[in-house]
Amino acid sequence: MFSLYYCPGTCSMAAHILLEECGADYEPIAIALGKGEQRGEAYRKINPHGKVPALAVGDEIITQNVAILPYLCRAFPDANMAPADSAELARALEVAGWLTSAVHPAFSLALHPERPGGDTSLGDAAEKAIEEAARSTYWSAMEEIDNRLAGRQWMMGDQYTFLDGYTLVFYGWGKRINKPMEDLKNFTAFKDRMIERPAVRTILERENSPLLIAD
Ligand SMILES: N[C@@H](CCC(=O)N[C@@H](CS)C(=O)NCC(=O)O)C(=O)O
Repeated sequence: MFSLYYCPGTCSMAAHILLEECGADYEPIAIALGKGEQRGEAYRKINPHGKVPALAVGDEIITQNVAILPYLCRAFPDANMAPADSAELARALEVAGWLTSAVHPAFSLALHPERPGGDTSLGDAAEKAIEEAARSTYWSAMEEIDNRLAGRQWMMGDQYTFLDGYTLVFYGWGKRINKPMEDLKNFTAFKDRMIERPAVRTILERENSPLLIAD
């Protein structure tokens, strides 16, 4: 039995989707990021970094998508959610690492350009420049994903993997910052294929995802 600490619409959706795809027995526990629950004493005991996702496995807590996703793939080998070939697995992790270390921070800055200043205001001009740079970086990443998906069903080709649920998060975030995601034909077709998967739909419904609302 697992427990997943998650917040709808955030990057925890990747682990949420994968648990469902694997047929895992798990309890989803929603953390209200908007109300600051992640900074409260109770959640800090779960994840001192105050972030979702966090996966409880008995007494162990695993955080970070790049740790949780491969962990679940190994815990449920029959679900076939990771490439069997070592080089292909490395390629999938390479993309996951890029999403987590470059694309996610770009989204965060586009949404919150004031955050690098902490308690000190950077001023409107600096924040505007940060926002524009982050939005541009984010869009370039969306185009890169769109190019990768040309002629491919899934991010790793014919095999559906843990990377697909993670990639879907970024489609939703593109829409959230009002990027014209529909212009990215391959990425949009991928999003539509994802929505057809029963496990993905279950999670999108549970998370009340805007991805389920027709454009
Ligand atoms: N690299 C981490 C990022 C985790 C992360 O930043 N989660 C966000 C939601 S997408 C969060 O919990 N934010 C709460 C906060 O910063 O207060 C991962 O992929 O697991």
